[in-house]
Amino acid sequence: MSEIAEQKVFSPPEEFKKNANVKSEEVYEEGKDYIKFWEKRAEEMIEWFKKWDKVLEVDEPYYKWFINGKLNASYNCLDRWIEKGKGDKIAYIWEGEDGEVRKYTYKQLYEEVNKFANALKSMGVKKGDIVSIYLPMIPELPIAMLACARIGAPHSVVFAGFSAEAFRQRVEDAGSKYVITCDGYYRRGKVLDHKSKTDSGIEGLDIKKVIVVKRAGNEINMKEGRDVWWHELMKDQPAECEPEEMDAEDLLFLMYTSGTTGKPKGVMHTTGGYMVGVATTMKWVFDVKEDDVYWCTADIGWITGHSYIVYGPLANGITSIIYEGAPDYPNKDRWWEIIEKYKVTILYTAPTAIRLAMKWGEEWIEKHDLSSLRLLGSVGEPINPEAWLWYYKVIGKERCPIVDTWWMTETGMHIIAPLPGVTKLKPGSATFPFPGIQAEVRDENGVCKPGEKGDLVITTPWPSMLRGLYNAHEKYVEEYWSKYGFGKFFTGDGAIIDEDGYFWLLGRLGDVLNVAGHRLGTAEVESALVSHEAVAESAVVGVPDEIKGQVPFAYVVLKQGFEPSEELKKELIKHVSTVIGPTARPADILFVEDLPKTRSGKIMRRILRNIAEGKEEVGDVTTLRNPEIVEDIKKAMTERKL
Ligand code: 7RM
Repeated sequence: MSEIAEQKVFSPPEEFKKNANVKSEEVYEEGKDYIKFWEKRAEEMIEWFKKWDKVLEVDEPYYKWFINGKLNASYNCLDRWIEKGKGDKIAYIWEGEDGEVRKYTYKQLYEEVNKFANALKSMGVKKGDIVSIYLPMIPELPIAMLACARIGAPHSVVFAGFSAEAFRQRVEDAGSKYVITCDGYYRRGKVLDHKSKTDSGIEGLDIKKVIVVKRAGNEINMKEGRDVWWHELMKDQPAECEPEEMDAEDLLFLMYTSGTTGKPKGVMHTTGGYMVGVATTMKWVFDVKEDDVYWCTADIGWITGHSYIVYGPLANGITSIIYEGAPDYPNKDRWWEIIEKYKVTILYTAPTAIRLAMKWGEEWIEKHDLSSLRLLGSVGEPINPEAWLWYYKVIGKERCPIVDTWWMTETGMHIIAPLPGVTKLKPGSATFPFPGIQAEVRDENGVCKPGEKGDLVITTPWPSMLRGLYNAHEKYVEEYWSKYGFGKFFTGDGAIIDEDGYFWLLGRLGDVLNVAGHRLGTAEVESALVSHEAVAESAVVGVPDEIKGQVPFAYVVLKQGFEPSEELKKELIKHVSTVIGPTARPADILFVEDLPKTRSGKIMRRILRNIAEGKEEVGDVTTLRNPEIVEDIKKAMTERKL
């Protein structure tokens, strides 16, 4: 490793460059006129029923793209490939955890989507109704999403690993009357009962229909008059359903994400701009070609899966893998086995998975022929240079460029990412803003100098940007446009631009954690903790973790009448897992008498973060109302470690 570690810059291999979709830096020049640039992409990448009158309309802080353009996302993902004679090409290869394999050609996927679109209509779903989808990684998930898109019913997919309570919050906020779920699914060989979780999530809500996919065959309850089996509903549906003509600005989906408050925010993405943005970045950043076999290991329940398992790959007519299960089931080489078996050419995964594979050891990788790979991708959190170099060498065999893609739920598509046939890579840097996008690193005093740390701000609108937060206008303004004003999108991430103009992302600045690539608000974990009868108050901070990047660490103040104990600690950890989901489990809890607070009552998390990380210097305590508590907490922390 040493000789490549010393190498600072990695140029695209000649062979790669020669065949790349984008070969020249000129695209950055072209991107400077971003309106023209995106208009060109909209013409190239998407088929419209009717062309737009105007590319961009600004009503700050709201932006509309491709005004009066008409299209349908499912048409762009399916029909157009069939019309071009590609109906027999494989769209998805799905591998179940148990080894079951299902393959869908574009034609077959089209038929399933059309049938399910008709099924939704038969249940009474209309254009504009928001459908909540609570499904694991099974083919019915993209089918349901595309069927919703086909009839103009926005989807709101909730990650299946989320708890009943988290699901309820999201269904309620979206006002969904229709839910799509399943009986159960497999995780490390065990069947998880998903239907009971769904039922308790929607208890008491006004839900008209629940459509249930039979996946695991476990015993479940079907509520008379409300619950319907997917397979029964699909039986007699015609395999043709006219795609709804959608306006470019019609809502395509909601995606709930963590912000600075306990309540998740419904990020809104509309049809035209989103499709243009994801289709373009898919083609340019992943360099996809006709014969590629592409595999993104994310869950479709997150934005990465929406953009780069469903809409991006299908809008490019390529073949993708979907894998249902855990990377270490039945053995720690399951992923490498899948890559060898299907001759995967492009792998898109997260640093947390790379670090885990590093820990498991190279013997699992050496067993397999990974020579089909030609490009590697990374997303979800900063990739540390050691992990980058390991990924480059051990997985990519020094042949494959790595595209480290920085973006977020709100951006819909890659924002800072290399063009693999053009960009010289530096391990650990996501490199440059995508053509047609401008970004800067700044603070209250203005733009930072090279090497100075500041906030990452996006300074031009882009087509797949969020169109607001569902029913939360003020929150939208406050979260993204208040720190630096309209026109300067505040991402919440810290960054540095180096002397050569490379962007180095430093992760979330504030109150949002990133646990194994999953965004989690500290406030969400705190509100879960205080929902337990023993807890008076709590403060949650992120602490570094070798594998997951960050994990929550909780300080808890107990109510009168409750005593700290190992048992209570375990109970509280379990409680968080039940309320939010396993990713939110605190790695540890420290019981304290009080929390350090400012005079206005704000908890000083910076101090708590430093204490949790074991730092001697915890920072300025002079603004605290109760500075004495800091020493007490430090002491409790040291005693705990002994
Ligand atoms: C795509 C996604 C967004 C947050 C974002 C960052 C972090 C994502 C990278 C990254 C450094 C990357 N959406 N993040 N990608 N940090 N380098 N390549 O993850 O909404 O779930 O999370 O993830 O902090 O703000 S997300």
